[in-house]
Amino acid sequence: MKLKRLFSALAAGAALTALCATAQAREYSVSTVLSDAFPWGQAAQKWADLVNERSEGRITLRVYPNAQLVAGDQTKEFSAMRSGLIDMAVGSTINWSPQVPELNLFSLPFLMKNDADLDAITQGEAGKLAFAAIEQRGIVPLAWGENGFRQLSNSAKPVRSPADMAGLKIRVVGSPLFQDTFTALGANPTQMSWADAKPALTTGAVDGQENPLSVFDVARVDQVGQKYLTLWDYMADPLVFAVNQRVWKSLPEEDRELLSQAAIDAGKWEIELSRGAQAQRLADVRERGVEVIELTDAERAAFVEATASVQDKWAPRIGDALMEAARKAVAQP
Ligand code: X2X
Repeated sequence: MKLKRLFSALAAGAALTALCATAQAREYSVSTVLSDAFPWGQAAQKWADLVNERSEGRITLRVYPNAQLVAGDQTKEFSAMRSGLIDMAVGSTINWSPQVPELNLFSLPFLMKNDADLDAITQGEAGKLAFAAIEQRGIVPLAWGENGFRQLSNSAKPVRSPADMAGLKIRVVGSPLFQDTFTALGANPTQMSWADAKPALTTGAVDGQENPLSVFDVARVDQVGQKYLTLWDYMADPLVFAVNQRVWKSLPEEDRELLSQAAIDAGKWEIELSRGAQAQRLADVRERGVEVIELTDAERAAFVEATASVQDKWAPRIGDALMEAARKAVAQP
């Protein structure tokens, strides 16, 4: 009898402990398009690890890769986060640009030449304006990460000029600006999600695609017949660490600070990691038999000229203040 009472007291105690633990511990979903095989997924996982460590297990961020929380449709990620279906995300400016038109800034062909230009934008006035635009749409942006400068691959031939692109079917992301860029270049762009891209490359439904070197390398895009890779650095998509506004408002100030600082640290860590791996990736890709095409200044200039109309068309949708801040940033010596 005595023993039975002891047992039920213990059971009640255990239940109480569990209840306290659940009342305190919180878990949030974090959406990404790419898994932790890629720098992008590693950025999100780093954020989760730092938050877990610094909150001593009180806050768990669970990363859901492959845009699985939006059934693979990466262009719905921002809306899903805004509606609360997703708590947080580490997302590409490309995928969020249908809802935040200002983010098309980063997709403007040949606006940024290199990492220094990209950093001058994200770390300066333009970056602040881009974050303000995200905030206006009901999402709290915390930090920048990086998918990277995007390069062009195809299965047909070395591409060195817009003329080489005539008629090539190129898979592009589901953002209308890309349709304009690749049409201006004389190619035949086809919008589809990343989930559909590899099958389309495999069957030859499309001839080419564009993605950062890290994605080309990790996803082994060369193994689906993409033999030619043109390094043209035509645009870069930064990643944004962000939180649904209601979730943000529900957090005590110290947890907001913790989440925000962890995102900043994870972003910096990932940008360094990603840039630091570029040279080795390029060597690996060449080793696997990919023909890498590097452009002369004159060759690059021909692409810039062919796509100038895209900047003219999209600048008004991006907005004068942001365009001006970005142009100033890239004009710095
Ligand atoms: O779909 C793509 O090309 C990817 C993975 O780079 C993005 O999500 C923007």
